[in-house]
Amino acid sequence: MQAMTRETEGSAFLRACRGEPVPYTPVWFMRQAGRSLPEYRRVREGIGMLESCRRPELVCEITLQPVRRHRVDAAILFSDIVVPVAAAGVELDIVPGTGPVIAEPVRTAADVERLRPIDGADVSYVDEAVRLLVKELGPTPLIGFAGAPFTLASYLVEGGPSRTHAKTKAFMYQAPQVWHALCARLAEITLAFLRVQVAAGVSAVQLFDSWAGALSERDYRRFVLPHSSHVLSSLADAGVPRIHFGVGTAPLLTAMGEAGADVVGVDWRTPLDQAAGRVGGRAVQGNLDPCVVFAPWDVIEDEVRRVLADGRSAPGHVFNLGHGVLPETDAEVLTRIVDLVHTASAR
Ligand code: 1CP
Repeated sequence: MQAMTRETEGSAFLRACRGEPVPYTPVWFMRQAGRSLPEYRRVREGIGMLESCRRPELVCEITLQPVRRHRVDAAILFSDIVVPVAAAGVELDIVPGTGPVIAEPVRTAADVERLRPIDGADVSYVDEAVRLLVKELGPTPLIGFAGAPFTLASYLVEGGPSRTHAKTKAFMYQAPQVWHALCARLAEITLAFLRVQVAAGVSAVQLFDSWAGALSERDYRRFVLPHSSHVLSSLADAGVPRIHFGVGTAPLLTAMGEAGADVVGVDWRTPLDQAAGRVGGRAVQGNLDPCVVFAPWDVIEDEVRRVLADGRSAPGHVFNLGHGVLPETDAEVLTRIVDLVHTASAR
């Protein structure tokens, strides 16, 4: 509700999320703040990832870096999907070069019982960072985010990153009731984390279900959709667009839209015109292959123009990569892509 009166309202990003006419296609990049930026590496020196997420002024600086450099149309809060889980008392670390590592993986009903809910006081540094950012960003919208129950559960059950998600799936099939109890708790943690961000002033939220593509549509609908749907539908009255994203989700796009998204994020494997047909009249976000940035400029240019053309099939298109910026990416190429998206899409 509060969002309706804010100066970000007329932004191309929010208009595209709502399927309204835009002067040009808005663009931002997943993982736009991070290791592709020398200024990021400089300010992070000697400070652990989780610790960085808990320092509001540092969060503010890191979030602003890609906005200053690339002139993207939206900022995304610098944080991580495991931040609220750590706030809920799970002992974990974000290990450089690996990702989240959980000290005692969640494998039993008793482990699930120990996952406690969070409230605003547990993540007060996030509230503070968002308030600082909203002031600094002016008309540029800030995207809040959280991990979806399946992707969070995968880290908790596996104990860290996994290629096959074998332990997670074994848990799901062996103890479906305990699985649902785990996802229900994670959904409440995620919802509380997103509500803190909305109350502090974010203009949109993205629910990352990065690893949902590991599931068949049937398993997604049985084991995951009800929980993601609880998170997204509970935010229906928040007055901000809800973006729902996963990787390798071609068979899941319809179901992910049904989970209650306003915008469905699409990876590079599915052309946006095909995706648009599957997401039930919703806006789409994506979907340049993150590796295309390593191609010669004329190839990049063709690919950007193709993504823009495919995106016109949807009622709204937010340009992005199909997944996060790779650390080896040349930041200058990203800036050129932003300029190209703006000029090539100008109406
Ligand atoms: O020291 C470092 O720089 C660590 C690298 C890093 C960074 C910069 C991690 C560890 N997380 C982050 C920030 C982060 N994480 C953001 C920042 C905002 C931005 O986009 O600019 C966001 C949105 C996330 C969300 C996140 N964390 C996701 C969902 C997005 C995605 O990429 O799919 C996931 C899956 C994670 C887990 C995670 N955290 C970090 C890593 C390396 C990983 C992935 C590990 C794996 O492969 O499973």
